[in-house]
Parts: sequence; structure tokens; C-alpha cells
Amino acid sequence: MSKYKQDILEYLMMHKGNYVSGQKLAEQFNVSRTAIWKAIEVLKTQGYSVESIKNKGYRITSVPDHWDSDLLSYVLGDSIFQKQFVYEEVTSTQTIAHELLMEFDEPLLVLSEIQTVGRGRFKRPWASKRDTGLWMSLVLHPNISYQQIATFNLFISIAIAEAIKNVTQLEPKIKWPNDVYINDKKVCGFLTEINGDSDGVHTIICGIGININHKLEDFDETIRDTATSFKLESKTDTDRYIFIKALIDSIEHYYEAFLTQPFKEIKEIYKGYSMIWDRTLRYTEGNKQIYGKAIDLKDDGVLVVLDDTGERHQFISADIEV
Ligand code: BT5
Repeated sequence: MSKYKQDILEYLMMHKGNYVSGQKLAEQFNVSRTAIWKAIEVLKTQGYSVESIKNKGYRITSVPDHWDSDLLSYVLGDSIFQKQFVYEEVTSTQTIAHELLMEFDEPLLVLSEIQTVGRGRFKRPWASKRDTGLWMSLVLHPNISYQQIATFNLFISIAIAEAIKNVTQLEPKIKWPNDVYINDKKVCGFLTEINGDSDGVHTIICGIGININHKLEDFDETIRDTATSFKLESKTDTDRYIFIKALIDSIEHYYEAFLTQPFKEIKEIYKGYSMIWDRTLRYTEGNKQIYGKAIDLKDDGVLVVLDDTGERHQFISADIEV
């Protein structure tokens, strides 16, 4: 049933706006009209609105707003992420991705409606409310040196910021090394984990969390003043399928750039999105904490910060307090 459903769904989506007769669908997929009717009923139970008019046929009028694996596969088309895993609920898509990568050699996309133990860097919690955001992990197999991985986050953060800007028309800003903000509030955090051996990095597991349709009360008190969502900033709902399509396209583009170009080629684009220049901010890395201004981002991704006394500091990853 699932295969029919996916085929029928794809066909109806391709002809969205038009009616397609049951007879036509039956011929197309070489099944009975009853089988078509049953598949349409399944689509309806999964949140699709399908109009059916006598002598005209079927027409999709709206799609579900929850993650549906068939619709996702249709929307992402011939993306490099052909292996997609969609869950209702997981502890963390990052944990699932680590398990799945043992079984598959190709790029993987792991998505869940809710995470019960979503995590940020250094095991900090990541709030992942149901039906509101995008909680996703991507598995990639780059075959690169340990040195090269240092700039991966820089490419990915541009990919995320650009997708947000294109879909929402908002002004996302990158907070080095792994956050995206809108109007000084955090809308996205991502983390990059790697597997490698003595030859270099062979697997990247990149977990991305983006707040999309959250209302203020969807954030608990601990982050209500510091977090934001597309909805809170634009006062309108964003179609998560349109956004994920834009995001994956953008990530594929910048991942290709990461593999083929040095960071300096896109450094000016990065700086244009960056929110940390010309501001005195608090930088914390391990036990080290300073107040200073970022003055340079080197080609290898190292951030150079000048403190109040004029001393230079270099960071490869730090928490920055805005
Ligand atoms: C991050 O960590 O920002 C990386 C978050 C990565 C989340 C994704 S979701 C899919 C995948 N599966 C996972 O389990 N994780 C990844 P960090 O820089 O450590 O920031 C964590 C801090 O952000 C927390 O301590 C909170 O202060 C804040 N925070 C937590 N949830 C948030 C949210 N939904 N929106 C904004 N801020 C949040």
C-alpha cells in the first residue's frame, strides 16, 4: 500500500490544482480503481485533503502539516539525501543518525516531529517541541582531512542563513561558530560531530535545530527571552515543506562548495551574514573567558579577537554571549 500511496501522491502533486480521474490513475499504475480509492482514503487519514468529484476525479487541495515520509521524498526529489528516515518521536535525531550510519554508506537524512532528549553542544539541552520546528540530522561522507573539517560549520551556517532569508524574507545573522539569530535571538543551533580514522574524516553527522512556527508560549521560561522563531519574527506561519526543500538545496550547494573551494572564496558572504563584528562580546572557551571584539576570521576558520587590553586571542570554537 505504501508504494501505491507514494506513486499516487507524487502523481497528484505533479498535477496539483487539476483533477485526475480514478481511471487514469488506475491505468497509470496498473491497479484497480478500488486500489486507488483505498490509497486515497489512506492519504486522507494522514492529513491530506483530497477532493473527489464525480466524472472529474481526485484533486489534492492541501497537504499535512506534520512530517510525512512520502511527501518529504516527493518534495526533496533527486536530492543527495535519498535515504530519509522520518519519525514521530525520538530521543535525538543525532543519536538515531549515529545508529543508522552503521547500516548505510550513503548520505542520510533523519527527521523527527519531536525530540525528547534533543541536545546541543557539550550535552546542553535542545528544546524540540512537537509540530513546530525542524529537528534533523544529516549524515555525509566527505573523505577529507581533519584540518579541512574546521571550515564545515562556516559553509553550513551560510547555507542555513541563506535558506531562512530566501523563504522568510527575514534578516538572519550567523553567530560564529554554530548559531543563527534573528533580531538578536536564537532561531537555529547546529552541531557537527565526526567519525574518522588515521586517514581523516569519513563521516559528518550534522544536527540542525530550527524554530519555525513556535509561539512565545511554545518556549519554556529558560529560553523565552533568548529564543525566537520564524513565526514570532514574521507574524506568519511557514510551510515546513517549502522550508526544508530550500534548506536541503542550500546545504547541498554549500556542501559542494565546502568540498571544492577554500573558505576564503566565500568569506565575504560569511562576513555579510555575521553578527559579531564591531561589538564587544564575552568569549568563553573551556576555562578561558575574555571580553573583546572579533577582528578577523582566518581562512582556516579561526576567529581572532582583540580584548580590552589590546591582546589578541584565537578561538576555534567558543561560546559567545551577545
Ligand atoms: C546548539 O547547541 O545550538 C546545537 C543545537 C542542535 C540541535 C539539533 S536538533 C536536531 C539534532 N538532534 C539533536 O539532539 N541535536 C541536533 P548549543 O550551542 O550548545 O546551544 C544550546 C543552548 O541553546 C541551550 O543551552 C539553550 O540555552 C538554548 N536552546 C535550547 N533549545 C533552544 C531552542 N529550541 N531555540 C533556541 N535556543 C535554544
